[in-house]
Amino acid sequence: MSTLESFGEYETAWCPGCGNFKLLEAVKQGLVQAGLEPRQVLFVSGIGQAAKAPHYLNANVFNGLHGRALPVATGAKLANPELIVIAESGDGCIYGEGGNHFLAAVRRNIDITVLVHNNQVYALTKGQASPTSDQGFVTKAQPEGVLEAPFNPVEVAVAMQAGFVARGFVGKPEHLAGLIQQAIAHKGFSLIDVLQNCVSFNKVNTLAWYRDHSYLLPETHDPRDGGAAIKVAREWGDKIPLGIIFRNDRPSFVERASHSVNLAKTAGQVDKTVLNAIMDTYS
Ligand SMILES: Cc1ncc(C[n+]2csc(CCOP(=O)(O)OP(=O)(O)O)c2C)c(N)n1
Ligand SMILES: [Mg+2]
Repeated sequence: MSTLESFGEYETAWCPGCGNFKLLEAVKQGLVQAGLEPRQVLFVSGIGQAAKAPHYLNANVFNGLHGRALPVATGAKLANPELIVIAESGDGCIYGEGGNHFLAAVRRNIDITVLVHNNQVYALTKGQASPTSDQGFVTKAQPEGVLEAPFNPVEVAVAMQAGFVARGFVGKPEHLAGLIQQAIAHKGFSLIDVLQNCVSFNKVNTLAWYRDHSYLLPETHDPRDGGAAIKVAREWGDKIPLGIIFRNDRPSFVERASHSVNLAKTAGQVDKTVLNAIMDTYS
């Protein structure tokens, strides 16, 4: 049985007070609650401060290119459906550079969990606006303030009938750990958009701001009621909902693609001489 210690403790490159720390702890807690051992889990990340999170965790990790976590996670899940695959990266990486992959993964209903550290800013590159930055947000690159309307990932995921759509907050780590556990258990695409403070480059949406502007969805909210979910998903600003916003149980891509997935499972038994001959044609 795994414990928090099974997932290790490492030195990080994050600023003191960064929301990433609480998120990392919640991930460990969620994995322990899900009864998972490090060897059963693969984390796939892109580039950014958030994308470093799996470096600080004892589990399998593939750190790819900026915006490209989801195609790698999709391939890994198809190659080994028994693996628990979690894509973990920032709002810029998943919704900006990786935006089209996000839409494709929701459409496919690929059985992975996507954990987005949403600090509403590009932190690693020192504070440019991201797709989720609020209109008017002033940065060195947007001195007049952001002109575009923000991307609402939760609303988009609900509208596209994603399997499991939730929002968490690093100020409520136990609640967040519970969401992670349930997202992993869900058979299909799961999104957890996590409100997370960036102490260096977002002085507007601080930990206190998120605390004051969010609320826990009441038990009366039925995530299987699509109409109610889309209404809740549209809430932002003074009233940001936290919890499971939407869920449905349409079959996952792995179930629908069982023929090719079974082929992939036997890929380990491929005749290496045949494979090498194919690879040689590329050289
Ligand atoms: C294709 C590509 N475009 C841009 C960059 C530069 N870049 C690296 S990280 C990053 C933004 C990261 O923001 P986010 O994903 O929100 O993570 P955070 O640092 O805020 O945790 C950018 C623009 C890159 N490495 N590759
Ligand atoms: Mg970010």
